[in-house]
Amino acid sequence: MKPLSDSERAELLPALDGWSLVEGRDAIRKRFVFEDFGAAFAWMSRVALAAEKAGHHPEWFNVYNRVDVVLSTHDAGGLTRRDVELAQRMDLYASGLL
Ligand code: HBI
Repeated sequence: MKPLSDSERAELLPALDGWSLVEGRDAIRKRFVFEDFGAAFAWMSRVALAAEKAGHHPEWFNVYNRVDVVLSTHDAGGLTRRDVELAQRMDLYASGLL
């Protein structure tokens, strides 16, 4: 699968809520903060099931109610639509809208 084109980046990345580019790597990152560990882990569990179903997995680090996430597509060596889709789903789960 191919990395996002410049026009796709210009269109898709600004539309993501609170995600930013990782320095020195073609990846995006975001810090999620939840009420407590249980809420963070519940969210991680939902994301994990969706990631497994999509065959596309986050790089994440959890401490108590905080989850730091980095998304990139290893097979493509950079950002693809799969990263955008997973980011959008993570945000929907965290917002309670899904
Ligand atoms: N997750 N982020 C990410 N990037 C990948 O390239 C990837 C993945 N999950 C599974 C997966 N690739 C499989 O297709 C194998 O390449 C491991």
